[in-house]
Amino acid sequence: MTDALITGITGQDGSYLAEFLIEKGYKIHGLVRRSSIMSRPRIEQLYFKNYNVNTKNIELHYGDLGDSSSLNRILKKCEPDEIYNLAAQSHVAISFNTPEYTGDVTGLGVVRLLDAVRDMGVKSKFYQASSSEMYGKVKNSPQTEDTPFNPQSPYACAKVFAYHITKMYREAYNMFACNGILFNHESPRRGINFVTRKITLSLARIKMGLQDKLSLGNLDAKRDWGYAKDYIEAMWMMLQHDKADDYVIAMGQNHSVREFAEKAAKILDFEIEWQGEGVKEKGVDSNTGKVIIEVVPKFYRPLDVHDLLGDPSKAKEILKWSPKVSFEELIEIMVKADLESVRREKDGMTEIY
Ligand code: NAP
Ligand code: F7E
Repeated sequence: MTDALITGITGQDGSYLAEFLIEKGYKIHGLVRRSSIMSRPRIEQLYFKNYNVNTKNIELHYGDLGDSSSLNRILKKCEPDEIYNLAAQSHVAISFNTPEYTGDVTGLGVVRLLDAVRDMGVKSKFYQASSSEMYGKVKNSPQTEDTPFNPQSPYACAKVFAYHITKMYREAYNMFACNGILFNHESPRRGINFVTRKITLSLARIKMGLQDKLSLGNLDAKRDWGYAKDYIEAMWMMLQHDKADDYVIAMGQNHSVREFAEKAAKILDFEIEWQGEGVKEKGVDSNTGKVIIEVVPKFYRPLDVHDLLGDPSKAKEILKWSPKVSFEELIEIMVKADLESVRREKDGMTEIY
């Protein structure tokens, strides 16, 4: 049986990856951190379905990327064949409020883990969750594995450090360590303060009469958005290849926040008509004349990344990876899931992911 350690198992990607690997017959070790609320909604169903005191094909271990001793102890106990390092303070806007913490967890946390692997002499394959945010103010477009990084946030700076230290450990210590440079990927499990999920959940709530307006920041930012389930498969493919390398994972097309909001609204029978400019811009539902989208300056960032577009040719050619879900299908999946969860909320039922 192959043992895999997933840091960030309670997050969007970690929960999908754990499901995917269990289906493949892996034993899963998840690193979790202590919280005052014992709630892990994204993995609860998977955990209770698979946890068994005898087989233990899923086990959770308390630890933290800020705590080397916990990482050493977990590695010693699990001796994983594969490590997927998905844990991070992953919110770009919040990284401006917590730059030092973000640097510590998202950046230094990676070297803590890599060094623990080296010290233990464990022959684990290592996946690092690198990010398209590293390209920042882009030097050329579309972005490939050779495009220079130009980070624009504490989060992106931390990820650039993590990228380089992963590559350096590969070259210096002959470790099987890969960087997946993933462009934005979303799902019904996306955190509700990332723009796509904020849009789909808020519009579903407006539709059901539970919310008045959706407040957004930069409507013109463009992202290359794909479906999280397609992207976690690429992580696994990287570790199955005979050579460790770095790969861009993207759809190869980008869209603005404005376009995402328009398409999500249409699925709910809203027709958005934009009026005004800048902070005065509003999205009016032309069927009712009601303002349902407003621009609120507090959602602007001190620096934003305006235009990301990935070129996944290398992953397609070498790993034979390709995405299955289109941009339009992704929006539909997210809107429908949120409409369902809002209906449950209205009926007084607890939301289940
Ligand atoms: P996410 O939903 O925010 O999940 C982050 C995970 O990291 C959670 O499980 C969180 O645990 C855990 N974590 C945070 N701080 C930690 C710490 N100090 N020690 C241990 N665990 C900690 O992120 P995601 O969207 O799944 O993304 C997964 C990874 O890919 C992240 O590294 C992210 O930066 C990167 N990435 C994401 C995208 C994207 O579009 N989603 C694109 C490129 C790269 P709690 O549940 O306890 O908070
Ligand atoms: O913002 C704009 C915002 O927070 C996308 C993380 O997973 O992907 C994610 O980072 C764009 C930005 O994602 C709001 O200014 C407008 O231009 O959904 P987001 P992100 O910053 O691209 C990368 C690849 C990662 O690695 C990260 O971990 O949308 N935007 N209005 C808004 N964004 C948010 N959050 N909220 C708004 O109200």
